Amino acid sequence: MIKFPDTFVWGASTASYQIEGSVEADGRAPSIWDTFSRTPGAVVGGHTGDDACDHYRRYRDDVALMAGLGLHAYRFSIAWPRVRPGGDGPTNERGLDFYDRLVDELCQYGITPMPTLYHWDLPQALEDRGGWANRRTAEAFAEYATAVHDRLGDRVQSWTTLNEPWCSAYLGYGNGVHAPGRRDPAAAFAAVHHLLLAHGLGTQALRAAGARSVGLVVNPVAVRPADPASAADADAVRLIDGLHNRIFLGPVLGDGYPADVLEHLTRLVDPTWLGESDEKIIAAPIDLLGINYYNPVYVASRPGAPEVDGRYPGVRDVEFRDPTGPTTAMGWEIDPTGLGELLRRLHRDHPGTPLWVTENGAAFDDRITGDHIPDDDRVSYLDGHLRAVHAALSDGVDVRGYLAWSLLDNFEWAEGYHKRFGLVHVDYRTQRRTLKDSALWFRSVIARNALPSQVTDPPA
Ligand code: IFM
Repeated sequence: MIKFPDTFVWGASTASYQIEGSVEADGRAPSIWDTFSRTPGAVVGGHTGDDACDHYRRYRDDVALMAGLGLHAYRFSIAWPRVRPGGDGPTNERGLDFYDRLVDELCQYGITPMPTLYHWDLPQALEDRGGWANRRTAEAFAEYATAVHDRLGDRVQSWTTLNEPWCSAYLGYGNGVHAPGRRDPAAAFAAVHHLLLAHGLGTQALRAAGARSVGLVVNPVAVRPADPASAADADAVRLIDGLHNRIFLGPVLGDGYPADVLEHLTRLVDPTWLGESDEKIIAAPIDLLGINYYNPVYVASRPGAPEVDGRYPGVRDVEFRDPTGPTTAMGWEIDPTGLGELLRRLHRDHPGTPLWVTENGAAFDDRITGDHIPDDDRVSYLDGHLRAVHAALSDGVDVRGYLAWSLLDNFEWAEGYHKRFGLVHVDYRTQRRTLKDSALWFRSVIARNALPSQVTDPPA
């Protein structure tokens, strides 16, 4: 048996727009994802989050499911457009009522609520005023954070501000595959900064309101050279690592923007958005850093290669290599060593910041056999990554918990409902939930607080 520490926290994650549905209920206003998903061609199959998993109405059953799995914690996100439909301005108490009920339900079962305040559903009203490219959005975020804390702070101890600001900035404003679908390098870098500022201002606001534990969730990627012996590939790694990882980690963890990253971006844009004391605000101390990990990437130097799309604005002469090993249904390479590598690196470079794996999981084309969903591929994915977490723990890395992505199959953004990440299968026609084998396996891991000696061990 591979035992985890007694205090280790087991849980699962979801996000508001991906599961809630009821997009017009109780005064919610449209978010950028409501608008974007209605744009022809933006989302596979023309899917929207209108119904999603109907969690807004079925949350009680879903919390009972979590309790059945033995989850200690549940990470969900709060929909800003439910709470502040105009982005700023008056609070919609009916929107907060939902999260109030959800938190009560979780507490009844002894499940720790771990809300994330922003998981990509920006109120459309704010986007209409420039969205994350506008500094005002960062200030509005802090005001919204205070409003949520005022209502839930008596029961919620652990908060995270943003989920994966890399995706919000670069996919939303750089290459436009996510809402709001803009393709503008200047807006993408402004968005990076304003998201970081929102994190800093939000952290200050939550602390001022009395929050005990505040952190941020990032999606660092393990960037590797196609040829480990090539100096040019090492430079490509440094560039991509800078634009993906260090541009967020540096400012948040007190080291400011890395010089090479600033040099790259000032070649493209004039960072007029960089206010004098911003880096100090962004570096507000945090109590936890959430890591969402799925796959590593391999890059090579290739002179003459065209500009990588707006995911990495201004990057030329660099090629992303196709995975050579097994992949998930997303086409993402399966390699748990990347998770271990990142956990060790963060622990080494930023000692003293407790780490959480706030998302990890895989989409596969699940087969349904009667009432049974034998998703061995997902079990093996989770098992491999948990072994990597355990090995990092054994090396002294301070990892406090593991939250699987995702509790339920859900709206996978630009991929619509085709990609299924859930431990629990959702039949979108009937909204029936069915535990996959991975859920049964995860339940037994939690119950034993240990991994079986072999992946194939049957669930307890
Ligand atoms: O579904 C997303 C989630 O919203 C953020 N992290 C990655 C997941 C899988 O793509």
